[in-house]
Amino acid sequence: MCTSAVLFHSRHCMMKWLLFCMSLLLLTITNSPIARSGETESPGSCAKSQNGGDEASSSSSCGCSATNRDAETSERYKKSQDEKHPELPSSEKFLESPYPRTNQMVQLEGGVFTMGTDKPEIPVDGESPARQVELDPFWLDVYEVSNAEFELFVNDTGYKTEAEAFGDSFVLEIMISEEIKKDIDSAVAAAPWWLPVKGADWRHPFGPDTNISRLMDHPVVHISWNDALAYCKWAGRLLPTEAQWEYASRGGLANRLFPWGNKLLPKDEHRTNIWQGVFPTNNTAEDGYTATSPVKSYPPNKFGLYNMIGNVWEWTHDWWTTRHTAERKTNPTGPASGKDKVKKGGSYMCHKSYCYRYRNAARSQNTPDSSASNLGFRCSRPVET
Ligand SMILES: [Ca+2]
Ligand SMILES: [Ca+2]
Repeated sequence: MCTSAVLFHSRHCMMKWLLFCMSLLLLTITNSPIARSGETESPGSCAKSQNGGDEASSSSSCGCSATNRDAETSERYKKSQDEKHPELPSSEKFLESPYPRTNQMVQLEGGVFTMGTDKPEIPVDGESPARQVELDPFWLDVYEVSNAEFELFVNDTGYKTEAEAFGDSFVLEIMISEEIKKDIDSAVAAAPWWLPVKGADWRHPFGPDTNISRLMDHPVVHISWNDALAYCKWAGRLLPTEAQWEYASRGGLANRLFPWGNKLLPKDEHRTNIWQGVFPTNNTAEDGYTATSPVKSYPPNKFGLYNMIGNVWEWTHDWWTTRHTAERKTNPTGPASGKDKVKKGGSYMCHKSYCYRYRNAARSQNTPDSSASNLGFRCSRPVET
């Protein structure tokens, strides 16, 4: 279900489905905080009953990958991609930017660490086995790339994101205004809380009637893998490999669930932006945020890195595979080719009952041209020798 992106192409069929779902949602949604310009949500399914509470779940039906673009649309787009995406300059311009920055990089020492786990919470995602991985030193962005930073890139290059080129992107249903919602005639069958919204893009995260004026220090969203790579190239950087990302997230702690340890709420304090309440109908935002939070929110891990887990999913370099061996590897970069790219860390939409993927070993995937309102990135850089 996680990889399905079947759409209702019949407006009548879809409307019946949505009406049914909406009727269930409306029973409980009235107490949900919905911030039009700044904060909300989680993926909820009216098509699937939840086990609720904080009980561990092996569910893989989170819709994490339901935001893939359909193959036909992708193919049509790719034929005109060269025209829309001219060669971008690769430079150090970003590092010399006179503009205020929210980001900086930290050099990580690398060495040998244990990647993955022998106790997978979601085995079908390929979280196991635990294996020894050796990494060279590398630099990594301290924060997720913010709207302010992405705006510098766009202003400098005129870059148009794939969400803008396609003309739509996926937004959580309860974040969309009624005015916009009434014109939407398709939904993702496996994850009906995701709706493709015309005019949703990084400048309009919850639809064309929203903006980022109060979100400049929040992570940029609706960024495809291709967009993320374009930004990193412009900044003289790369996307981190999955191994680099997981090493960084673990922060030097071996065999822990989260970047800070095994307890989700140490000293009863929130350490990450995920979903509290009943997913997807009631977001109590006990962590302070219903949608994205500023990239500097919450304490960093021991490597000084913020929001590796939660807030927004982060693209990595690697193609997706669920087949791993226990063999020790050095600087792994994933399969040579594939259909999907790996994303890590989970997002503000993750709840344990539904998408327990806000863990170091957790992983999910999307096609490289996919985008959504909970998907962003950060960049890496090799250490010059
Ligand atoms: Ca939250
Ligand atoms: Ca994150």
